Amino acid sequence: IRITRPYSCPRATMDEASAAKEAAASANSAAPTIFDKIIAKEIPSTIVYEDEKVLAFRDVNPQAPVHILLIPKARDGLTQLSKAEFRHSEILGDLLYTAKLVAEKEGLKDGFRVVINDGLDGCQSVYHLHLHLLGGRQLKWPPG
Ligand code: TR5
Repeated sequence: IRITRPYSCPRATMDEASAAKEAAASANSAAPTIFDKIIAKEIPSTIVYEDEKVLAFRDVNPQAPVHILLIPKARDGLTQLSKAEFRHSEILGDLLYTAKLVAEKEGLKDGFRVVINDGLDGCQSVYHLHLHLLGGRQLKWPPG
């Protein structure tokens, strides 16, 4: 059965079994993702914030006027939120606080949304943990 999902959702582009297999393989793997290339600046991205631990850049397929991804520079096994361990608490806090700083910098004074997609049901497509910062328009609730 092919389920129609949004562009970035793995289930939109492959059948259910392949999507599940690919997600499991990606989630367990230490293999580099596209985000490693962005961190290494091997492929271009529009970076809006960078420090020694966190990188924030514009999503290539924006779902709102402001759509920024915040990622830990060191993945350290954190492929997705459901794989988080206690040692990741600090970087998780850093990412969330940085989202607030970037929102301020982007002028999102009327509010914004922070999203973490986890796994297949969460529509995760890149297995390097990331926060989506969305804003610049009235967002709807509940999300799809
Ligand atoms: O679906 P999840 O939550 O895993 O989010 C992954 C996000 O990465 C999606 O919103 C994609 O649009 C975004 N993405 C994917 C690529 C990419 C990117 N954002 C910026 N630059 C990108 N490059 C250069 N290549 C991608 N494949």
